[in-house]
Amino acid sequence: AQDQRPLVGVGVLIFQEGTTKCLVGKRKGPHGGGEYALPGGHLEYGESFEECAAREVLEEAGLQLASPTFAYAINAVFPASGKHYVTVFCRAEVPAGAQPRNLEPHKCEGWAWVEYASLAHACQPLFLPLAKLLDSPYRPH
Ligand code: 8DG
Ligand code: MG
Ligand code: MG
Repeated sequence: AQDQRPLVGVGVLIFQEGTTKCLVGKRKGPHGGGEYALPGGHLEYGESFEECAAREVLEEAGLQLASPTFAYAINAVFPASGKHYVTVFCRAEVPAGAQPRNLEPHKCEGWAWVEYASLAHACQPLFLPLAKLLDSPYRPH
């Protein structure tokens, strides 16, 4: 139906420079609560993917991204809500010493650095878009 048309979400793979660890947080709230996801949010009117990535990461984790770049895209219908999202994933690196802050504690239990290769085991249950990214052919390294 028309009111079910897809929305665009942007998820951000933030790697600690010189490592293969990325930032993950456990979501709170009705949409994916209790599930592990990358920082991110809705693409706003007129925004580029990279602008959205930088804005959401600053809002949610207080990290400034120098130059996020497009990484991959997936398509997902959430079984619980029936909502259809196209998720655009961007990636960026932050200096090894950069520490995230949990700036939206009502939406996220906290941020942690996790090895990308162990996300599927270490971070269960996964938010559907992240599960799909991990199942995709995309390889960040
Ligand atoms: P916003 O409305 O402030 O922009 O977003 P938010 O408050 O940060 O909400 P969110 O739930 O974190 O993001 C909005 C939607 O974006 C989310 O409900 C589904 C979609 N989304 C994806 N993939 C990803 C992802 O990897 N991470 C996050 N955080 N959201 C994603 O489709
Ligand atoms: Mg968010
Ligand atoms: Mg947000």
